[in-house]
Amino acid sequence: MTTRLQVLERLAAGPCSGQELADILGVSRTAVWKAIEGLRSEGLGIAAEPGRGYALTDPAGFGSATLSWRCARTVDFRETCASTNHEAFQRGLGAAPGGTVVVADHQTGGRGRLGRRWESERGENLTFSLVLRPSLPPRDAPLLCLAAAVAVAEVLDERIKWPNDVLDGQGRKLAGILAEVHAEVDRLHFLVIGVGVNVNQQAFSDDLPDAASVCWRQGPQDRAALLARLVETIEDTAVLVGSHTPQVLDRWRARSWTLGRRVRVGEAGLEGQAVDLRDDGALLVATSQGLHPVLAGDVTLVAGLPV
Ligand code: BT5
Repeated sequence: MTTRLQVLERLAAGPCSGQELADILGVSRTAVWKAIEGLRSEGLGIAAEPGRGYALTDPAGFGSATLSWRCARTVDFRETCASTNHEAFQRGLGAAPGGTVVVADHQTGGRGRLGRRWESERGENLTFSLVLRPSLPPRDAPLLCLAAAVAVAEVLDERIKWPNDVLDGQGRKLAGILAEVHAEVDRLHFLVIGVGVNVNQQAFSDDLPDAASVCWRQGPQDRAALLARLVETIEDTAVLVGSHTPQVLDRWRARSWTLGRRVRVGEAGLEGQAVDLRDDGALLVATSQGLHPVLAGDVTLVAGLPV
């Protein structure tokens, strides 16, 4: 654990003098001072009060110590990287344990599905990836993606467009999820769940007319606190897949924006009414020819037709 994180954990419990911190942590006063400056550079408010020592006055920072403290684990924080999914995948290949989290304050090559891009303004949003190592067969991977969407939608108190976009009440996209797997035919080695959430970004470019931010409805957010809730809820929901899959599907249905609507799905342009989720997470679309399970593809609302 870094000195910065140790100092933060101690200050979170109450004010402490520089000398006390140095004694408790077994480091020099200079090391304590450097840690305090480092914490301030993450945006944390730390006052130096005569007689009381250092006191945490504002916990809303964003950096490696802040995120590790909030998420109760060592978070791999990058000011800038190409894609947290790429970094987390590399960490997974390098045997990083399940629960490993990579967070970027800015991505230069944020990825969406099917080679699309994820755009996110520096310092305003959440772009992170979580490594999961469930003991499940690869066929359950889509259910893990649905579980992640359930978690994100519940934390944000919003809706899910199949399979895993999170939308606001007006159907605008607040968050996207990109899950990538490393597997053998019969065994998942690990899965990377990449999540991009528009948190405090005020406006979007003309290329993204259907984007929305959490802050528009819920006001400015403490990104580190939100990250901690998201990571915890994704893990708690993903662990239900397998033994309690029906529970995850019911929670997905309860948050669904898609079910009951007239939709067009996938490149084949299948059109019909989205009626339910199948046990494996496929979207069931009713057409005049019957029920069609859809396992992959994008869903668009068919405009002008009644749902
Ligand atoms: C997704 O793809 O929605 C998955 C996005 C996952 C991003 C995270 S960020 C952390 C991790 N590291 C990565 O490199 N990726 C993951 P898809 O369903 O294909 O949607 C992509 C489309 O959403 C784009 O083609 C745009 O139209 C739109 N889009 C891009 N950025 C957006 C944003 N900030 N808000 C809303 N829509 C956006």
